[in-house]
Amino acid sequence: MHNPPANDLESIARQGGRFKRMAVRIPTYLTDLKENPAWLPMFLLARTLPFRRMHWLATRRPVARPASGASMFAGIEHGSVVDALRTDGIFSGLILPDDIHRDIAEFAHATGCFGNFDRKLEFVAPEHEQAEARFGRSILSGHFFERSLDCEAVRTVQNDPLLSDVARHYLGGQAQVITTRIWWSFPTKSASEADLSRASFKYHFDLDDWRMLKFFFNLVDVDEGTGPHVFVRGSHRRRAVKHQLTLLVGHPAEEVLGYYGPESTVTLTGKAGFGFVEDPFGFHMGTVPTQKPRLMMEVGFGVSKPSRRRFHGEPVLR
Ligand SMILES: O=C(O)CCC(=O)C(=O)O
Repeated sequence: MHNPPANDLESIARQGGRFKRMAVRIPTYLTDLKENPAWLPMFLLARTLPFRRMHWLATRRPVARPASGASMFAGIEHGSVVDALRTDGIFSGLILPDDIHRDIAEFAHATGCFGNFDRKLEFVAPEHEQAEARFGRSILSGHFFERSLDCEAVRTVQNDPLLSDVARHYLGGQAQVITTRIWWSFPTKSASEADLSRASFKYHFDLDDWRMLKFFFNLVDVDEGTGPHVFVRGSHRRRAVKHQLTLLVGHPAEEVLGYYGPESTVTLTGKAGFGFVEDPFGFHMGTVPTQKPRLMMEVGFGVSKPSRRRFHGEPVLR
């Protein structure tokens, strides 16, 4: 009998892993489809550049009026943010006021979070190590789900007029908030491939809507050992055909960097309060913290009716 060479076996095993990752998502996909049949064309076509362009031309609505009120991001104009987003897919240099990022961090230290997206694994972040021992497993992330919005400072950032102005000028007049979350990423001794992939520690692009925008804020000082976010500049508007004609959104670093070049990556280290906004159709990922936990906030915008399922498993609030 013919024995396949070792590298064939590796590639068969990798394919098996990919199919398994897709298979576990099927029930979620079916729920999305039942709730909103328009999800299916988005899911199949929004990964291809020609269909994305057609959707943009057919659906983009003009911005009726600017968002009202004063922004906490003094001196930042939506025009320069939108220009950078169009060219690079990312703008960095949003700084949260000290009282805001401190209030959120205080909340996140004192409030129970849920490990690895599992509501049965509840603990407070300073007790991460004890929680791993108690639950007998590695805990890579701690999400707050609907509790994020119990924090007034989180709601203040979510409602800042600069965020909606940027989103509407970049995505079109119909842009609206579709997700707001804060979460921890923890250094941990061992983690399964599935846990790493679910926690977004792999280059991927987001496909929850035809067009999206995500604002991220580091809520602790983030250096190379704190698992910084990484974005691939320009990858929101240029895409290998292979990465358009696949159902998978996650791809190996060699493939992604081979196409865009390693010099295209931006690593988002920065002090607590440092923020950036990106087009998440561009390739991006979180990296695994090796030294210190990272606390992060995200406000995401989209252009379609938000699905009842939240994108990180949390229940719907409206
Ligand atoms: O943890 C991170 O920095 C990555 C988050 C991410 O990939 C996402 O929100 O899509």
